Amino acid sequence: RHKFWETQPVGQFRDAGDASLSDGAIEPPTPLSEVRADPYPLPSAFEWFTCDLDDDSLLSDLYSLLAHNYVEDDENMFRFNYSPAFLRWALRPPSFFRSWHIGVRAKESKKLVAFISGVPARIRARDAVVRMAEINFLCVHKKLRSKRLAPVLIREVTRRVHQENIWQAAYTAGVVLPTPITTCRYWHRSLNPKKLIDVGFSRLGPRMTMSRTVRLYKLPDAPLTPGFRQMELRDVAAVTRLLRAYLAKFVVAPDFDEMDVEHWLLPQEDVVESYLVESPETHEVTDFCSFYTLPSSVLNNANYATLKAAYSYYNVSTKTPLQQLMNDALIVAKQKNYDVFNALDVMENESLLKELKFGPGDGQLHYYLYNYRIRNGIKPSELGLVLL
Ligand code: MYA
Ligand code: JJ1
Repeated sequence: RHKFWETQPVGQFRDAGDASLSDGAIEPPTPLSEVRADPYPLPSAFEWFTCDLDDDSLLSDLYSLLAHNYVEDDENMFRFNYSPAFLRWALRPPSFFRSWHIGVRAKESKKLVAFISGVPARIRARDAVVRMAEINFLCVHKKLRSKRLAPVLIREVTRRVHQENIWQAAYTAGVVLPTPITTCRYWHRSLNPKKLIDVGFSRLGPRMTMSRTVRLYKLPDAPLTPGFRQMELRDVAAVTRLLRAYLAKFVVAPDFDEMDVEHWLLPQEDVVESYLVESPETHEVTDFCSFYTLPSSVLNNANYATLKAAYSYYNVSTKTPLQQLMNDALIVAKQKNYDVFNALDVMENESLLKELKFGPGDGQLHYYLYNYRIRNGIKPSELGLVLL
């Protein structure tokens, strides 16, 4: 059934329920001297090409490949449109490896036709903090699909990860592969319902008019929580403390240090937004919320070319109720002209989605670990990891 995935150290469907298997690495590391030294062969018209994302023109080539060939919804109405600034942020965290930004180009035209990437991360699974690669942006040009290029890309990124003495990975996909650790649902909160209906992202509910719908999703003009403000560089230590304490509650979660928090959570216009609550009395930072910006191209619509979407990222509540915090995030997203606010049912999100007028989407997101078994998997609410 899965000619490629059956050969890989991942949970196999046939192992489900086998009580003799324990949590942890599926296969042991091999000595670095035994890691294959040269790249896997490609069809002769193509060559490997490491993308230097400092180079604006290479970044722009990657942007275009993804903008035209990356993930679409099941009815091909929308396609993710990651911005160049976002890609640079996503692919260059602390201690990133240039060699994990892997392109395939046509030898003759030098056109970029496929890509896969990894970035290093420390991810905790139960009690163990494991060095992993987060694999993302796997993409094969539409004209080269179904030629078994994806397994070559995956083997090549695996080889380059192994060369750094890293033996595990985390990744998400919209498709079912052997074997998800958990399956999450996307939820959507309309901010600009008229546009969402016009582009076919959502529909007018039964017995609803446009003006009732607009009223239903109306939000206040400014955040309601006293002391709610944007995160700044001086907040990194406090946010790291909050986040580490919170993420400790989940079965699988990143192990963030201050450098990670500075990279992943310090606001960057149109890339990532973070807010916190600083107590007006004690000046203590008590709560935190964040979202990232990922527009989608609207395919085949005469009036609109893009949807501006915010995706819920990491949130921590110790004093302000999580629901109130997320409501303030919706308010600032609306003020910044986002059309929709998306969230997965991870962490404690499920409890507030309905109250805040999110509705379930038609998309799912499956989470996977490579060469790491978590017996019986986990629930979305036990997952503390959000990948971009
Ligand atoms: S998920 C986003 C993936 N990208 C897209 O969906 C963009 C649009 N689609 C495409 O560009 C192509 O359809 C892709 C497949 C490139 C997805 N993850 O070449 P093929 C398996 C893993 O003939 P194509 C993301 O970026 C498929 O089951 N495997 O197919 C995370 C089959 O294998 P098998 C996938 O359609 C990526 C084989 O590929 C995926 O031309 C994590 C067919 O190959 C998928 N999303 O190209 C990658 N889709 O026969 C794994 C299909 O066995 C990382 N396939 O069923 C693993 C960890 C590596 C590091 C380890 C370090 C230690
Ligand atoms: O965005 C998604 N679905 C939308 C649009 C559906 C268009 C027709 N297929 C959706 N809209 C309904 C919103 C409505 C608002 C009011 C309240 C009720 C709900 O459901 C979906 C997610 O739901 N997105 C996708 O399908 C994109 C792909 C998702 C898989 C991602 C793979 C990630 C790659 C890994 O890095």
